[in-house]
Amino acid sequence: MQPSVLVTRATFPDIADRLRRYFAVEDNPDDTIWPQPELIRRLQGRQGAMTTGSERIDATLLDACPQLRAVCNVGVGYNNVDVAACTARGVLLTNTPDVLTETTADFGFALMMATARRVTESERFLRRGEWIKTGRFDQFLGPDVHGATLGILGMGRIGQAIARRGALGFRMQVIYHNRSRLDLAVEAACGARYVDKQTLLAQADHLVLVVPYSAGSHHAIGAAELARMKPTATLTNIARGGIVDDAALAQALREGRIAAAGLDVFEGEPKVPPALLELPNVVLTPHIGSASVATRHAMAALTADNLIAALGCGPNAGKPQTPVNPEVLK
Ligand code: 8YV
Repeated sequence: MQPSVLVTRATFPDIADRLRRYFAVEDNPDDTIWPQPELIRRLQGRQGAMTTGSERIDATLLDACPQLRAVCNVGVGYNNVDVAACTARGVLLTNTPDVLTETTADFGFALMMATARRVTESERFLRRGEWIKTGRFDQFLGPDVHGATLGILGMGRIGQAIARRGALGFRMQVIYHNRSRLDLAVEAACGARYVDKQTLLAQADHLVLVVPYSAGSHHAIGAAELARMKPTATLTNIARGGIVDDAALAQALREGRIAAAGLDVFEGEPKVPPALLELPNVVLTPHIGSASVATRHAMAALTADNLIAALGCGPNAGKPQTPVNPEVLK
C-alpha cells in the first residue's frame, strides 16, 4: 500500500503532483489553518507530513500519530518542532537550508534600507496626498546605509550573505557577533569583523538579527540591549519573533531611544502587537523573508524530495538531503 502524507498548507500544484506519484496525499489548496486537534486528526494514520512554521509538532501530536515517520518542514527554522520528541520516537525531521539564503538576505537588506530611509512612512504620507502641501527640505531624513556600520547578530549562511551585501555593495563596516567565531577565511570573504555582543550593540548603525530562535536567544534584544544602542540606530529582525522583546522595543521606539525598526517577525505572530502598529518609525511585514517565486518553489521542492526519500521512495530512497536529526536514519 502507498504511504499516506498530509500537506498542511497550500503548496504549488506541481509539488503536490510530485508527491502524488509516490503517496496518497491529502493537501490543503484552500490554505485553511487547522486548529491543533484538527491537525492531529488529519495526521492520524499517515506516515509523513509536509509542514510549515505555523504548525506545532510536539510530543502530544507525535503520541497521537504513532504511524508518523517523517516531518518535512518548509523553512530553514524549525522552532515549531520539538526535535528531541521527534528523535525519541524515531520521527525524521527535515528543513530547507541553503535554497533560501540569498533571497532572505535580499529581504533583510531591503527591510533595513526601508527602515533607515523611511520608505513606508513617507509612502503613507504621500498616499494621504500630503506632498505638495507640506514638502520640506528637512522631512523624512534618516541615517545613511552606505558607509555606515552594519551589525549582524547571528552569522550563519543568511548573516554572511547580508554581510557580503553590506561590505561589497554598500562599503559598510561590517561587525558581527555569533555563538562561535567564524574562520578567518570566511570572515575575510564576507568582509566582517567579530566583536562581542556589547560592542555590536554599541557600534552598529544598523543592527540586523539573523539568529535562530531557541530558549537561549529568547529576548536576546530587550530593554537593556536597546539601551546600549545608538539613538540614531535601526534594528531589523528577519529571524524569529521572540528574539526581540516587542514590548521593550515599542517603548524604545516611542521614546526615541533608537531611531527605527524593521520587523518581519513578531512574538505571537500572526498577531502583531498593537503598540507597534501605532508607531510611525517601524516598518512591518508579514514574515515574507523567503518569499520570492523561485525560492518558495525551491523550498517546497526540497521538502517534497525530502519526504519522498524519507519514506523510502524515489531515486534517493532512504537518503533525504537535509535531515535535522539524521541519527534517526541509522
Ligand atoms: C518560511 C522561515 O517561509 O525558513 C524559515 O525559517 O521563516 C520562512 O522562510 C516559514 O518558515 C514558513 O514555513
